Amino acid sequence: MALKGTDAGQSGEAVAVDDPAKLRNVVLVGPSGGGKTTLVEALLAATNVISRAGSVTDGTTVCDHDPAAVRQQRSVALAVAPLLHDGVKINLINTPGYADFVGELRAGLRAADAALFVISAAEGVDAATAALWEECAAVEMPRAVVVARLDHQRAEVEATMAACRDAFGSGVLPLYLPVTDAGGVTGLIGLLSGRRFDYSGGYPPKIGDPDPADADHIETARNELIEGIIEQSEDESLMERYLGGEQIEPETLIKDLETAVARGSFHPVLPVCSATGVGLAELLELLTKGFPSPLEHKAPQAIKLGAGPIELAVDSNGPLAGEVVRTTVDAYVGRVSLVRVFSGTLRPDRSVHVSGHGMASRGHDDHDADERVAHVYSPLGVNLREVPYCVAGDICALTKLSSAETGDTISASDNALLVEPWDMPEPLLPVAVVAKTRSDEDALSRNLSRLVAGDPTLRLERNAETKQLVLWCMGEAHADVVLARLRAGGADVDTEPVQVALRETFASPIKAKGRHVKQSGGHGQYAICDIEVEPLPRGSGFEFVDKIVGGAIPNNFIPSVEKGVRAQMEKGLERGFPVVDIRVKLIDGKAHSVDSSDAAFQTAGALALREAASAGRTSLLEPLDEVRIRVNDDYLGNVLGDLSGRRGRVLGTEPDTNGRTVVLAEVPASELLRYAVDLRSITSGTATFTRRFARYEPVPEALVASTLGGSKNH
Ligand SMILES: Nc1nc2c(ncn2[C@@H]2O[C@H](COP(=O)(O)OP(=O)(O)OP(=O)(O)O)[C@@H](O)[C@H]2O)c(=O)[nH]1
Ligand SMILES: [Mg+2]
Repeated sequence: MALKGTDAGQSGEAVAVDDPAKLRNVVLVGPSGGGKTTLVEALLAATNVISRAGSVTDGTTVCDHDPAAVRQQRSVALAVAPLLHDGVKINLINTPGYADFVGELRAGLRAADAALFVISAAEGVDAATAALWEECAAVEMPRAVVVARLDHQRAEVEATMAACRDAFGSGVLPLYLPVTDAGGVTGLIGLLSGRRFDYSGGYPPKIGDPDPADADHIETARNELIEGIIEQSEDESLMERYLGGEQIEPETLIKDLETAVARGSFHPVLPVCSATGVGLAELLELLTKGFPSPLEHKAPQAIKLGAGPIELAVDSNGPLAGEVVRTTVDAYVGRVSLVRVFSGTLRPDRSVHVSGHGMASRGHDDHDADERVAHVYSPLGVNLREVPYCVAGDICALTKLSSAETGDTISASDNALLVEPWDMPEPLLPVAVVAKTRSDEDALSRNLSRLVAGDPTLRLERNAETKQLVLWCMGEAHADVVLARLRAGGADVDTEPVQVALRETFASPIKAKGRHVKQSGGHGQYAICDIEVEPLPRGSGFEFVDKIVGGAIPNNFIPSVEKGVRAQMEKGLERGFPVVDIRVKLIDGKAHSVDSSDAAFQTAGALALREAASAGRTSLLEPLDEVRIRVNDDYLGNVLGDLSGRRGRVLGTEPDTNGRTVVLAEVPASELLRYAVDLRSITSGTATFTRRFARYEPVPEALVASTLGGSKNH
């Protein structure tokens, strides 16, 4: 293997690897506050990428460099930090644990070949992390578990290791046991090697023999581990040998363990403490020896543009195919695209094809462009270090690709490919924003497209009816990041209450007259029409019926009346909401041989509708959404109770896999404005939902006043 070092820059040396077998892409996942960002720091410091570990509290870590991350004291975005250990380049992909940033987690999973679940020894596993585990299991993603924050005063290391087994299920077994003395966890005992790794003097550990007093405890855990490995082994004769009382040599077990980890069927648990260094050496060893290289990971589906599906192979000489997993805009460098290369090699001074398809529903139009890659960089958090190339399986950063958005494919200009974008979560929390001044408005429109290009979990809606600019976000913390980025881009914005687009209809039939007569002086205007307005079923829209007999209104002016009625329906009545679901019958009228005109009859038609509204009864309509909620059975009662408080109507429930239920309900849209936040809090983050517009329904009389209170049109 050749490791080509280049400009070391401030932070460690950047390396370009030419053999995919010498790469590991590991995504760190788990509950917020579990210790992922801090663990990345500790690993970078242990391998001398950085001279000392930064801290999340001080905002000095490699991964949490965004000002919003420092303010929120948690990661808000995916970050990549590579290190070298034992001749292997490990790309650590840090993700935020907080639910709002699940889009970053999805991108991280796409960029990685294996996942490291980081669980705090003081907090344990939450339901969202257990669900993520299941999801990784479904695609056989190799996984291991780190029990972190061992020095926490409430840390319960062995209990948390056991809790991980309970939560994650079979194949999850400790590989190391903690050694505890009065001062806390000072080292580990390797169950396979039988050695003790003593960290009382810090990292790296001193290796010795375990305390004989621990022998029984170690023996029990070791037997359990060996049985676990043998169960997962491809070599079936091992089980017979083991049951026959034979001692299986550690080398065989380690080899089998590595295969089982890489296959995604065995999941080692190990305690690691970023603060004291305990376990760092063992974790590095697991990442290099136990975790799979990109060669063992199936590349995503791809097509050759204009042709058909192609199989991507992890081959640095194959056709170039990479995917943008994150996009940022740096004040100095401009657009930065983080790219996971699946096939081929990215080199500087080449033209590449950038294509983005399949995201049109989110406001990302399909696009294709040839652009030039000037330099290829290895990212270390926000730092970019130039490298001569980036081979299949590796991750790099490219700058100034002006059309590249997150999810886009980078391929060769003469061989344009498209890698199917991964599943991206739907943002469900609407936030309405207004620019403070005219110049903020300009900055806002400049910034929005940039922001949306980088963040597939942000959706932009310019609502034609409410005239609001709505940013659909994943939650409040995400909205905070989005607003901060807008403000950093020079657009000072305020938020305002989100309005739902109301409509109006007639509650009962009513007759009315529209009289537009002006005959004093000059050219007169004369148009009279009698109409009858009737309510129609929801969703019918508008019907116009001509019932004129005997030419009371000349034929050529009948469409004028209809036009006038339609215009008034669009404009709305007194409350200003569009009118829908009515039939208007034109039953009589009068015309004048000189003074009648198209314009006069339009005015009379509009007037007739207004008259009908003031003489009759109208009702306010609100949008009703069909909502599909997937929830853990433990929280089903909470969800149903909450829905009734939102005027929701449950249409049905059906059992889903793994102790979950799907609830189908209809809920007024005005009651769903904060549902993304509320559902999370009443279900401890275990539920997900989707919504789609179903139809309009009358607002209950008792609620008309409060509904109108929140509406600007009134
Ligand atoms: N004493 C001690 N504190 C730790 C350790 N690991 C993490 N912390 C602290 O725990 C808090 C959360 O740690 P983070 O590394 O930010 O956790 P995270 O998993 O990255 O959290 P998210 O980014 O929100 O997903 C921070 O204040 C850390 O300083 C540890 O090993 N020892
Ligand atoms: Mg973090």
